[in-house]
Amino acid sequence: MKLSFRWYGPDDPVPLSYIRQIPNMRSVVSAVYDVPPGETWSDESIEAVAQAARDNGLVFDVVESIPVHEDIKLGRGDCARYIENYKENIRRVARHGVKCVCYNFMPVFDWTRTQLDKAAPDGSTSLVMYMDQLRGLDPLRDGLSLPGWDASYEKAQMRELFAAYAALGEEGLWQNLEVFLKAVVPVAEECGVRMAIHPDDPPYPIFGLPRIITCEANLDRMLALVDSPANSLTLCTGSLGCAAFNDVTALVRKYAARDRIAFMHIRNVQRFADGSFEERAHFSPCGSLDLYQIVKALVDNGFDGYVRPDHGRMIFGETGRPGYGLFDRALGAAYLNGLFEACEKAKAEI
Ligand SMILES: [Mn+2]
Repeated sequence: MKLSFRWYGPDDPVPLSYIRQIPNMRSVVSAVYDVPPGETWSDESIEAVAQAARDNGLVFDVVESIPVHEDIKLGRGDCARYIENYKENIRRVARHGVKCVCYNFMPVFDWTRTQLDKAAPDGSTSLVMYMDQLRGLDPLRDGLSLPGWDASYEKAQMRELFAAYAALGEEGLWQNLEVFLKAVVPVAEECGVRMAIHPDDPPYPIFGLPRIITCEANLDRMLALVDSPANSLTLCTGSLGCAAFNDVTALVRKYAARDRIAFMHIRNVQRFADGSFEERAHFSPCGSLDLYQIVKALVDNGFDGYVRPDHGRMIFGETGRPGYGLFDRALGAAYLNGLFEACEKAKAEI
């Protein structure tokens, strides 16, 4: 496996000079943030990320994310132009050494939580989603914004987008995903890039917005749209694992065996009976997921893709971007190193 770490560029409070000190750290997971979603990335901006990585003994070979413009997801407006831009972005990042592009196909919002700084008894804080906080919320009502949501949408714009997605429905979203993949995957193949779709977070409809990258049947359907290793998954254990209907270990085993996992996001969540969940420390006993079994499923299948510790808690008094502090993600990386080492050595002894 290739250990990686997300970095939000020079404005990230976590510098690459610290990230490089995590044992076995190899790859920087980043993006270009100086143009709006849908536009092409300049060679200069891509090279600046690659150079920053090299300056710190790291490699910039995973992009998270090249955002998919809403017009592509809705199949309307400037869709054709945005797809051409997307293809061009794949070619450009590939020229600078990128091997894997993580993206998602979620309408409007990348992810949803009801609180970003829920305090645990030990004084750490983490992102949570509580159903009793979620119920009764209406994102179209004046004044409401949930943590993590794009505040740049005007109310009227949001209302229009919600109506468009309601009219589109799940099958319409599937059709637009197919159009997108059939256009971009051949380009990725030519460039030696693996496209890696991130599951919806959480993996069920929110506020009536359709969500399709949610469960085993839908992951099968997505991978069959273009049957190529360049059309693969970012298997995010926390996103899929916050729904009880997903057996994350079984999903990892199945898709690793088929070489359809390009990128692993590994973190733990604690699920509750009403569907609420809390992000927890990576260590298996801290949450509902068995990270040992997940890593073992990867090692058993010879997984050699990218792995990053996903969201961490805020610990040791650190402040910064919720979910993306240094300390708990570094603990997560060290724990993952231990699991991989143990599983690989056990496998070698058999
Ligand atoms: Mn993730």
